[in-house]
Amino acid sequence: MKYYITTPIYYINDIPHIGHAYTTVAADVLARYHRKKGDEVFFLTGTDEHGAKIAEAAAKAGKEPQQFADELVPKFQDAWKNLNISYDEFFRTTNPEHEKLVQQFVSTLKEKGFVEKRKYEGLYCVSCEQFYKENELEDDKCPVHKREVTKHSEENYFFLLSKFGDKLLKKIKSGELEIGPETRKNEVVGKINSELEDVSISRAGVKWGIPFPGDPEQTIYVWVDALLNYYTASIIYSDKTLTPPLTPPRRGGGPEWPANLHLMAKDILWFHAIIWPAMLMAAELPIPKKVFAHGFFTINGAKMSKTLGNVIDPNDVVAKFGADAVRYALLREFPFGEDGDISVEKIASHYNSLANNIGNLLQRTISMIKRYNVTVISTEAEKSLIDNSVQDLSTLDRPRSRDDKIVKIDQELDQLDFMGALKKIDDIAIASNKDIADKQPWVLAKENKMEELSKVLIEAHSNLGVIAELLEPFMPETAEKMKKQLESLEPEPLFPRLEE
Ligand code: ME8
Repeated sequence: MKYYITTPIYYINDIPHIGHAYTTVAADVLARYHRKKGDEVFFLTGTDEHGAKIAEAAAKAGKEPQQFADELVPKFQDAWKNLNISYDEFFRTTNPEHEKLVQQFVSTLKEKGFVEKRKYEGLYCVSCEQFYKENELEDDKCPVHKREVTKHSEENYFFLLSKFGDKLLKKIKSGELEIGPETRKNEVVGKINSELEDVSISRAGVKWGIPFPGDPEQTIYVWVDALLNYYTASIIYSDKTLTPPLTPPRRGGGPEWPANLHLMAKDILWFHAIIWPAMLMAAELPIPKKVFAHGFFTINGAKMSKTLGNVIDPNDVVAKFGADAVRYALLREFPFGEDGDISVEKIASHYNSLANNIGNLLQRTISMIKRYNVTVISTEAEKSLIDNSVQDLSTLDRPRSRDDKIVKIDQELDQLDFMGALKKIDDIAIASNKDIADKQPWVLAKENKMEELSKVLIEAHSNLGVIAELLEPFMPETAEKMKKQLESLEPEPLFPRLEE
């Protein structure tokens, strides 16, 4: 099966923060999980580089927007490298091929009669790149950024979004367009029922953007340009359309439209669940299969902001705790889909639980296997034993039945319940540590009950093999280290004690 998954393309007005890392890590876990299942995965991330917000940030830095973006791109790529993100392509909206395709798409919308020029007056927030109505403001300011909005009056091109309400509802109801989680889906449906207005898709005052086809005075609204990345990538990165040797071979022949899953936070669900599918329907293109919005997190209870000085740089926490512990902490702390809170202290505490649970189990199991000279079957052989023969397992007199033992997290991962999946994995280690504590192999050794002792340790060894297997999409380096140690029986701390 082809599996095409995307993160948002992040605004390139600053360096990446832990919020961007959150979505990107979640997408990476799914990409790795699907690759492991044998799917032909294409995982896309990238940067959103046009629009007033980027132009403003570039001007502040005294740079041209293109140069400004060029300098920031490596910051994102490095952060993702440090976090072990296995994306297949890094998309930039300043890619000339994308720019051409976006213009073609807008022309198609015009040809099909879904674009109209109108005079528009509204209150604009540059940070959101969005117009607001008077009654949507809080203290006359943008409700999201609490910054002054500016009155804009200009002639714009409008996309006739209002024509798509019923069609969207049908697709959502039939499940052709899946929106998750359920509560957010209901919000979206409510919004479609109450207020689907046409949206402006051009800007007269924004120079840093893709020229609007047929009107050199206007540029294409940055959100139209940005959303289209998901689709244009399927043309740009598909081996079918570009001729080698110009195109490096893509995994699975490149992404195939429509995407299986767009991941993002709730702040931009509206664009992904309404405007984007409507634009695609207008152009008679397939719509994405699923759009999922996770929650927003605060840092130590406060909104993450530069002014508050509480922004967490993913590179800092990776340097402290390693990529895997950060990946684990982000997805283990609160349920995906809900709002939550994160902090460096919370990441540290997850690191310590990993050390005390899985780390400890590995260390003590391997040390005792060596000390008491227990013969363990190699993990590979053991796996086939678990998979193939109930009989063989029962002769080992394992404390739990075969069915208990094969813990599956497919359902959790298919439902994007990362926390539930990780809990299940943790529970295997908790039970296995308890089993060792209960049976006390060191006492069995003293009593010379070598067969019983072997059973306990073989069981723990086998559990660790299962844990490593299940952890792989979440903590690829740790899983690898575990497998190596289980083979070589050379123990080395997975999560060494932290220096204060
Ligand atoms: O919106 N908690 O880019 P952006 C959780 N360029 N997730 C967070 C977060 C937080 N506190 N802060 C940010 C844009 N995120 C557009 C997208 S896509 C066609 C264009 C994550 O840089 C989350 O994924 O503002 C959110 O949706 C995204 O960053 C917004 O990134």
